[in-house]
Amino acid sequence: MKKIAARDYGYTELTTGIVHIGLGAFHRAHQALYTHEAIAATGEFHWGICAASINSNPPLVQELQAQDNAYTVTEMNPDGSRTVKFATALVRSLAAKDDRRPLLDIMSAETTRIVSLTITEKGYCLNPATGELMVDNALIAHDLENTRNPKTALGLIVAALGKRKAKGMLPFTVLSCDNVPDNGKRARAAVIQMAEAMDPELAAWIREEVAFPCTMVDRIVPAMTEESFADVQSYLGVEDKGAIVTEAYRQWVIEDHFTMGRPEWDKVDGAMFVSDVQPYEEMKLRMLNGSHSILAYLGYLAGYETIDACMQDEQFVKVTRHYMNHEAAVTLEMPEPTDFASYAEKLIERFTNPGLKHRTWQIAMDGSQKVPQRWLNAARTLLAEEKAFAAIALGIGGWMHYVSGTDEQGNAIDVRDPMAEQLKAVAIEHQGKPAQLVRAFLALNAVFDQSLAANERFVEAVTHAYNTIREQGAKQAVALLAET
Ligand code: CS2
Repeated sequence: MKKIAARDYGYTELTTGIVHIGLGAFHRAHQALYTHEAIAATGEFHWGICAASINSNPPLVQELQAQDNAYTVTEMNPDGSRTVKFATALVRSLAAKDDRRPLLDIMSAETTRIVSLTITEKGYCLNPATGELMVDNALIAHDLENTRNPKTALGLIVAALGKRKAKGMLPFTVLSCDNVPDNGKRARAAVIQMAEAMDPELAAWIREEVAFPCTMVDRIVPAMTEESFADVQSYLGVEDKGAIVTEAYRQWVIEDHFTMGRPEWDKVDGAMFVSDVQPYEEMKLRMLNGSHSILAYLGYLAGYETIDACMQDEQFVKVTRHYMNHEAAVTLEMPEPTDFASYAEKLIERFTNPGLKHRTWQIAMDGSQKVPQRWLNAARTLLAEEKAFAAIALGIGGWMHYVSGTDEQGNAIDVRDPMAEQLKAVAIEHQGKPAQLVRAFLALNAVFDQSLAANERFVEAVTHAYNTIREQGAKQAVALLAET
């Protein structure tokens, strides 16, 4: 079968201006496609991307290399039609798990102006509740000892910036594209804390000279499956090992603060530069991701494999809509009048897209890192204003059942979470004693802060939700909430 290749439709003059860490599906469907389209619109061929995997050496890297790093993005439109795009902004892909030198070299090159990141919530190695660098994390401890051969993205950035400073070069901009609030500020805090532990002078230089713009990223990009690859191949007529299937919708809000320039991403639909990203980020995290997590835990426990399957259940739709309008939107402060109800309806439409097959299990991953930013800030506001937060409580109750590791049929759940073992241990220790179990989960400071754990209204609501799921099952618990 014919392979896809960049030379068929690519840019031969493209050079690397961006080094990206985290060569996942999201990057390829979002930033790399935006960059491809911005280059097409402007002819600025110096914004090609070198993208690296640092935690594993996935076969994907070799597969992409074999097709000149070009790949297709299929956008599933709400009307069931699809649009296929070729993305050729990747100049190079690197499997850097075992050998970081080529990656460090390119990060330190004069031509590199931006280092961007999709390393997920846990990649920042910050305590989710306090925001402090987790110095006892094994990878961080390794990097503090091995400053020239770091394993984490943070260590790599500090090492590359150190080289640039030593050579009198300008620092690149660090552009976080992760779905965390204040992602630029978090990246900055993590990098500076790391640098401080290694070289305080370098830390001071980073504080003064390096830009860490915040961004809000949005696009639903389900992990590819054998089925989706086969599907793509059937309509492309060629094999594409780097293929992505995503929704048509996308948004990217970027704080316009770059030390060495940036592509004109705003020439492309859905991207804009602003001076303050925070309100957009909060809106997206609480409305979209907050709903996603409720659907992921309750949906998984109710036996729904995908988000669109959850949306076939009217009660799930009602609870999602209720959550968005009454527990998320009411806690948001936007710089301009915002029609939250339309945003919520648009999200329901996006979740319902039958072409996406976004697995509840995929979204349920890493809950200990996601729960604080998706639900708990809103819960704090609602508690302070003495408003109800039954959907958030149900989400938390669902999460507690999920991470306990057994589904409603008694089957084991494959819980993926950096705290998985600790969470399971809590569940085992308090098995059969729901009130104690809920308190023990709430005592996990890395997820829930002291003030929430000590708030009796909060504890009571979560315990009630946990018990309802325990006694009636997740599907019924959702139906009961939908009725109120
Ligand atoms: C999802 C997100 O997996 C998850 O946690 O909630 O990846 C979500 O699809 C994106 O943030 C949408 O922009």
